[in-house]
Amino acid sequence: MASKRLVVDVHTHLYLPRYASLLRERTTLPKIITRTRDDGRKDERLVILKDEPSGGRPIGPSYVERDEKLTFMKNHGIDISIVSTANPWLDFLQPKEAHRLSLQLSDDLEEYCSTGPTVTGTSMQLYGFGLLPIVSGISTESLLEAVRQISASSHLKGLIMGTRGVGKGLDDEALDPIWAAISEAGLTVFLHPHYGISEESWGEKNNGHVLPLALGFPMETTIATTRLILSGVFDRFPSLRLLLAHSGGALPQLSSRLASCIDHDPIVASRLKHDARFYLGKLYLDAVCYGPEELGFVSDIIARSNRYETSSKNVASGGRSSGSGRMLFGTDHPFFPPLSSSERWKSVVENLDAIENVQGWTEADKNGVKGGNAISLFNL
Ligand code: 5CU
Repeated sequence: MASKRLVVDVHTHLYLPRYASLLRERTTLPKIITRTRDDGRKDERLVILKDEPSGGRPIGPSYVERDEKLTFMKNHGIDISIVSTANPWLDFLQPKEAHRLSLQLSDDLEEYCSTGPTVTGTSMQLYGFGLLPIVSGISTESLLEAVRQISASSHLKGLIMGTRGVGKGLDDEALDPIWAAISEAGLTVFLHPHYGISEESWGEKNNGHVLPLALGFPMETTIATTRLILSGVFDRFPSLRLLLAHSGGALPQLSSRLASCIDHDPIVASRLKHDARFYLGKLYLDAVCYGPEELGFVSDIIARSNRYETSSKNVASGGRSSGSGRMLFGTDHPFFPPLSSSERWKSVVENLDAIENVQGWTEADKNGVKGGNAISLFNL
């Protein structure tokens, strides 16, 4: 694909019909429930988090229907979407069912992406992140089979993963064969939160979902990624490609503090080949943070990792290059819909405007974040 001006959405979710059917059958979280409204009409609600406001989020066709995704893309000038199953993936299933469903859902997703647009007059394209059956008790062979299947699916460019691993988090050595297989296959891991952090932190006031979504989700990503760094995963698998949701949460802001804490801890310090800030430059981050100042800050932090581009720690050298090359536009569709009906979603417009208005970004930087970086990363 020649053009660098294409807009690519790397953070956009769906529930495939097979997955939505499963949620409809369930009586415990996660589930889809049907409510009868006062006027007698039925509406479906998605209940995936504890204490969902209003008993669940309205879940319409935008979560499931491909034409809805394409219409959304058309309304926002998006040329390519790399779609992924939304949380909580297969986390709640037993290993056997998770394994079976992961293979079926990756097949479903390949078909969803490969059967072409049906919105006339457009040339939009769909790619996907497949799913691993990454649940407690699953065998390594089942996980490797899922990686092989994703790798063999021409429209699947990586996989989406939560933070629990096979029960002990992502810094569990049991996952080493999986990181090896993913790296070897050239797939990208899209790391996405679901659990947040302990709800005791949120106090007793009713703040709806604001605290878990605005702070809990990004902190979960921050902690999971930091644990990966501390476990030496990026030293053992230097070609592992990790794309972090929500611009990496608080990790960019905390990276120098992290480096300092490591320096003062001989056990961890001796485990790692590089200063902690080096590893930030190995990451990819979505540009879903809603403000130009935040985007600019994150890209400066990523660019700074160049200074730690040496095997010896504490060496500050090397020039400045733009960290924007590791940032990729996302919408989070179908989450955060406008509160009143509107073709263009405020949440999406804010993220596009943020890219346009980062101080110091060139047109090339902006075009890269809007689409060029994704085209290179995913070889689209
Ligand atoms: O912000 C987000 O990414 C999300 C998500 O993916 N799932 C969800 O339940 N709420 C917000």
